[in-house]
Amino acid sequence: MTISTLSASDSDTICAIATPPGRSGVGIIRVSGPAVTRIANQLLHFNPKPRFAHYCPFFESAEQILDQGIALFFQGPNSFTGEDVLELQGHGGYFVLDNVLQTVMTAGARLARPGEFTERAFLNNKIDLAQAEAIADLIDSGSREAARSAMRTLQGEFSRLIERLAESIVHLRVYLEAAIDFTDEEIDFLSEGRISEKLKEVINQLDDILAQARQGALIREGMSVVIAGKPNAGKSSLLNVLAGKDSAIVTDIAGTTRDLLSEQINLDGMPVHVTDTAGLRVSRDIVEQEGIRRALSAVKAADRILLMVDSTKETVDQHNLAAYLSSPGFGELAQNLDISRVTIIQNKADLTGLDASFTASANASEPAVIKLSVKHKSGIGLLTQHLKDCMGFQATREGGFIARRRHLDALSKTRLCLLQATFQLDQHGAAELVAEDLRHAHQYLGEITGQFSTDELLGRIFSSFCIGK
Ligand SMILES: Nc1nc2c(ncn2[C@@H]2O[C@H](COP(=O)(O)OP(=O)(O)OP(=O)(O)O)[C@@H](O)[C@H]2O)c(=O)[nH]1
Ligand SMILES: [Mg+2]
Repeated sequence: MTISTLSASDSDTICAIATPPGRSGVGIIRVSGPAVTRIANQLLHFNPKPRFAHYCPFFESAEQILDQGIALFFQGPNSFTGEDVLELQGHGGYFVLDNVLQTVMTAGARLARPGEFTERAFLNNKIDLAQAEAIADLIDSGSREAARSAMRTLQGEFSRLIERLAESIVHLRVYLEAAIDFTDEEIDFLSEGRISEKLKEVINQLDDILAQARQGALIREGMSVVIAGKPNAGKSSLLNVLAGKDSAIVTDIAGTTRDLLSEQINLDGMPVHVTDTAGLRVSRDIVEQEGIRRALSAVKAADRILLMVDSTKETVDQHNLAAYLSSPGFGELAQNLDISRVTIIQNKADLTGLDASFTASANASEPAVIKLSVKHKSGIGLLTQHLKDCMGFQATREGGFIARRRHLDALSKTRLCLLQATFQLDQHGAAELVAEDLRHAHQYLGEITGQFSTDELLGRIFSSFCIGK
């Protein structure tokens, strides 16, 4: 792994409008870098006092005033980026802000890249990488729960857990290195079983973090659900009920839906991306054919497929699902579909006179079956609970934090290294190999907080930020 070569020293001075474009009461321009004091003096005609709110004009030239507002100066390292920072709070109109920005640029600053202020905060050790990501997640959060969890990660809750785990691994490494250095005693040392015991404790500690991080990633990334099935089964009606609005057109004409239609819903804080699709059947209509092709490709990519069946017309359950997937118009589903991702929805229970019910899946090849009536909105709660359950989502426990898929990957890799270390120890008593596995485990953990990171990773993370952050 190449360690990041980015550095915060010898940086340019950067600037950006930090508030969104458009009209607003206040618009903020941020400037950070070594030229800030000079630029401040040029713009304000005096040297601002650190951490003092000056109400003053912003000058373009000796006499020309561009705007009037609050100037805040933060002297590095006591600032967000760790560098000298100037914040100008003026009026939030496009041209007035742009005029001030142009003047700041003429004075020697360049326009910041997306996330460049946060990147500098990271490079100057004001925050770690998980906290930097939490800033973007806080801004982008799609629910109260996501915002609260992002705030906890930003405050360092997630990083503290990772650091504690890293400390445990370092402790173990030190212990082990000592064993290797005193080779005569190595056998006794290892056979005492203390290292093995400690290794188990570390894995337990990691599993606990991994479980919490999974919840955190679900709050951020949620799940994708595709509703598929034959025409007129009630797919669009279900989308509308889940979304709580008349999003899709519903008629009793088979083949009503052609395009994919998606809605974002929120189940106790877990974002769910639900997609309604064209009914699957053999059609000569090229528009409908394209709709069916899109439906089948959406099915492939979904976390969960709700296979919707009109139960007044046919009975589909765990026993005949495989045969049902070979129905005309279902494409290659019978061959390609991972049945463990399918839930059968037997709709229109109001017409069959059966109660809404849920039958859990007995194993991966026997999907869960839900009887419901979209029309009477009965059984919808069974479905939403099922969606949460199959992602392992528990409505936010107090104290949850936000996490990303990247963090889960790093934790899983760390776990593999620890398991490998356990194997080396138990099977071969090979202290050197165990030490090597622990070193790798430590390194993967360091990717989460950015202790070990590549320029490519940093580039990927910060480029997804908004400008001015
Ligand atoms: N009685 C009853 N009718 C329903 C129920 N759900 C949907 N329907 C009716 O079934 C018909 C088809 O519903 P849609 O939601 O358009 O079905 P679809 O699966 O989207 O159909 P396509 O878009 O053609 O593939 C409409 O007349 C709905 O009102 C239900 O639970 N009970
Ligand atoms: Mg439809």
